[in-house]
Amino acid sequence: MKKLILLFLLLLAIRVTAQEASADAAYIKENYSKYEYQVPMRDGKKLFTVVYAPKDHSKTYPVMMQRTCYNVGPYGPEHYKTSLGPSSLFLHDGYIFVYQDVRGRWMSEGIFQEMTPALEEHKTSTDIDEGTDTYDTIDWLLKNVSGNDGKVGVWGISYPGFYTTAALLSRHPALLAASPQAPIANLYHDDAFHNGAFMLTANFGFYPYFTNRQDDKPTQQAGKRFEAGTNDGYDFFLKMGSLRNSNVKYYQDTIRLWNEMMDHPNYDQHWKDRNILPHLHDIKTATLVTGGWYDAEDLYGAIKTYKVLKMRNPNTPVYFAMGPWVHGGWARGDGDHLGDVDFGAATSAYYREKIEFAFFSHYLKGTVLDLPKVSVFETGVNQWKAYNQWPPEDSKEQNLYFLPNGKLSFEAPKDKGNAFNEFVSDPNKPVPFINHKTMDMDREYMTSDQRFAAAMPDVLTYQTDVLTNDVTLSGDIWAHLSVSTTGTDADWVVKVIDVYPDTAQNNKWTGKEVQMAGYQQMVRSEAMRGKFRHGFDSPVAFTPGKVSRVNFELQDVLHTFKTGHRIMVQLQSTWFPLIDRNTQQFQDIMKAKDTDFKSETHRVFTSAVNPSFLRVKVLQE
Ligand code: PG9
Repeated sequence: MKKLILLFLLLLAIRVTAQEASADAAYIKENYSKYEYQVPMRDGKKLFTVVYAPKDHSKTYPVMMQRTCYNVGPYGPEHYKTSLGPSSLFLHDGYIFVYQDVRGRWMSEGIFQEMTPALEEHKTSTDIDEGTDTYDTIDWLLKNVSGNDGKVGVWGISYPGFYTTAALLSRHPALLAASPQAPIANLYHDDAFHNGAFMLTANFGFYPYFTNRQDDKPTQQAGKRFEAGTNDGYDFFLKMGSLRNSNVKYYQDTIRLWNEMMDHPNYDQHWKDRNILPHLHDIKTATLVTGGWYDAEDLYGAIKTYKVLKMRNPNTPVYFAMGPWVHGGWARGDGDHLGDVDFGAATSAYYREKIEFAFFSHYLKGTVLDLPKVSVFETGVNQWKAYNQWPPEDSKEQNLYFLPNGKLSFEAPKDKGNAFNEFVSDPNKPVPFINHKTMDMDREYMTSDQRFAAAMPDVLTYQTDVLTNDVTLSGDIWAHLSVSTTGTDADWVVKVIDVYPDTAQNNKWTGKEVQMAGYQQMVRSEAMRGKFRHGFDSPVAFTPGKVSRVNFELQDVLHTFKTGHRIMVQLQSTWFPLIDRNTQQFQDIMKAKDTDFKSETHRVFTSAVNPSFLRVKVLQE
């Protein structure tokens, strides 16, 4: 019976959403006029720009703009978008909505570059970047689009989030409000690699579809999706073998952007040019940075963009909103769960109205704003928290130590010997990143049950005793490992897990085969390619058998491990096919032969002399 009710509610929700969407589509047709322009940039290239302006000419309106590499269609003056703006709240409140194909994409002229490198100086008309393209666009719009009130807002998610951050670099005086959401900040650390490990399944299928054009000729022709012919990514990528086979077997060196990943495994100038963070200075535009704690793509970008903007522009209003969302989860649906995990409220709807809409209405229309600088959702206890800064000032740094008997403790190890745990890491039998078949980077991996991995011989598990009080981690987490390997390179994957008590009850989202009793919910996870332990631009081999320190950052959290729960850490050296396999030999893995992938024995030390621990920030409220 319960299933029937759930199915009915689900269908009702889908129907309501579909109804809202078709109501918005009708409202747009009735109340907005569409115009298409080729806007000239200072170097002469023209960018395809679509304007939806209210038909009511009795007043003027601010501009809300999105610049995107994902097309501004449907193209043609008679074909209208079915939604406008960050949410339908904007649609009904009245704005001039502008969408632009960025340089080199779809119907705009020019040659596309990934994350166009920002220039610090623009001496000639050919010194262009996304900041100058935004400046030229805003200038043109205010002069040529009637009914605007001279105020401009920009927003975008993911790549459009990057273009929003880049819009800040225009430093155009009319740009009064911007919201970079899950913005790519540094492509190497966001979507391409995680601490040097290549994000295989996320990127392999993305680039063929993304590459609908590699020249200066505008087109409306979409790219082709890669057809793997299976939903079993683990098997598909294992059979593909070395990453060099991606071209040998499938792409034949036809995809420039894919090859830029293959040709630049280290953090070299190619990637340093695609890091916008050093340019975020002298920003005057009020900014709302938004991200999701469970964003598998640009969690790094959201957190770092906020921290750098705040630090380098102390007199500029910079707001931060982080919820229990996947990539872009705040822009759609209710945000009330992820996989089996229940968040207890419609967090996305709350964000869209009370945070995002309130922010832009204030800065573009002068409405009252009662918004804390930091609005973050505390997972584990499912409550919104407001702070003046992030991380909260009353967070205290503490170490969570891996101890010899599989314990995890805030107490330092007393062992004076050379205690360690060891496991055989075989890249030809890698640990799966998720417990079902998929060809994608299934987004629920970031909160999924890790009991399947705990049972594996090549996964080390450390956990606290049952907690007798709540423990809230608030801020970044750093892994400090003392390790050795019989090889000359190794990946180290650390997963921070909330272990539910055996009394935990199922919730309405719990999967049919799942018991929440004893659930091992992933809270935060990250990989580190060990050869980059001295710097991502300077790989260094391990000396077989020698103890080395490997320290790396896991992105921020705000999570409470409740009384009766345990804190668990799992450690492994493969995480497939989320990240590519390490041959465990010091070499350019992108060019490895299939026979280079060798089984090696790794050790994680847990003694006073060679401790391994997580440096965490514990909230002291
Ligand atoms: N984060 C996505 C992406 C960016 C760049 C490369 C690959 C993926 C995106 O949604 O834009």
